[in-house]
Amino acid sequence: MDFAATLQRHVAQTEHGLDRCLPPADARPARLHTAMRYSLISGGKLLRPVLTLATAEQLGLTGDAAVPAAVAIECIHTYSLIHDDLPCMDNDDLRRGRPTAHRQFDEATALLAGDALLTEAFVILARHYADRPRLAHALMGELANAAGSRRLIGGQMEDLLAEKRPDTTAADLEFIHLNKTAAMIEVALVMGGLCAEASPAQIEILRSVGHHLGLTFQIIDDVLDATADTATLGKTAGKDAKANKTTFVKLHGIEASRRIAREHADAAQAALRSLPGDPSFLTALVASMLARSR
Ligand code: GRG
Repeated sequence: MDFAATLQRHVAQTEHGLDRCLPPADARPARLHTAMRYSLISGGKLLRPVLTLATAEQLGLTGDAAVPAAVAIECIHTYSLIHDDLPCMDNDDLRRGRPTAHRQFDEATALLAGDALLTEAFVILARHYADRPRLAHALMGELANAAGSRRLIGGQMEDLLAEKRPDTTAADLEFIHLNKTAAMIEVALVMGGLCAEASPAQIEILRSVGHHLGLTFQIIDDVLDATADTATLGKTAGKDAKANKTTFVKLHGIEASRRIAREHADAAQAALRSLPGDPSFLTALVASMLARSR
């Protein structure tokens, strides 16, 4: 398996899908559709769609049947970043190495572009899986649940509340990460599995991969915030320490955080190896999450 070539193939398939599934920039109102595309097609790592496509492939799916599911996940992820960057939340100027949506356009346009990407995700699923209603139903249910008030939005709410409290515990932090970060990673794997007609037992294994990979990803995110610079990250570095935020690094230090991330990565890889198919791409992707620099 050539890791770089396989990654590039999944990225290219996603980029093509994003362009094909989204309304054109000049659809009325052009300002809104331009803003949606500005944030969505903007040099993100495309981790979640790549996870969907690679999971479907490991489980035997060939062709591009999982691409709309992968695109829908990236729409929701991007909406969450646009809203997270708004002045009422993280108030950030830089995202993916470019001005955030509200800096490039204005606050109202950014808010609406986020709303529209969230909604569009479900339009894409309804349209592209219309001939497989059971699959469409399962995909929509999983995505809505992962993006909803008990998971992504709930995690974000607790994160905002935690910023105002000095006594955030390790258990609080785990709740935040499992929902704000791991939920979307988990659903990316699960939706790939659903597209490939995985069994219920295999879907549960994919959830466990998402749990461990989500924590790996977030712990490394905390380490990078503490150790990398803004130019490398493409977003503002050092924000956690400046805000005196409770993070893995604050609770455990950098070395122990890296060790905990490695343990979660090992668990994710073991779960991937217990699934049918060739796990070499996904296990290498997990390893690259540990070594990532942005
Ligand atoms: C506004 C509902 C709502 C949720 C916001 C995404 C998010 C929740 C907050 C962003 C802040 C943050 C550090 C989240 C956890 C890690 C994360 C999701 C990082 C961004 O994902 P990457 O690194 O970004 O995959 P790219 O740009 O590569 O897609």
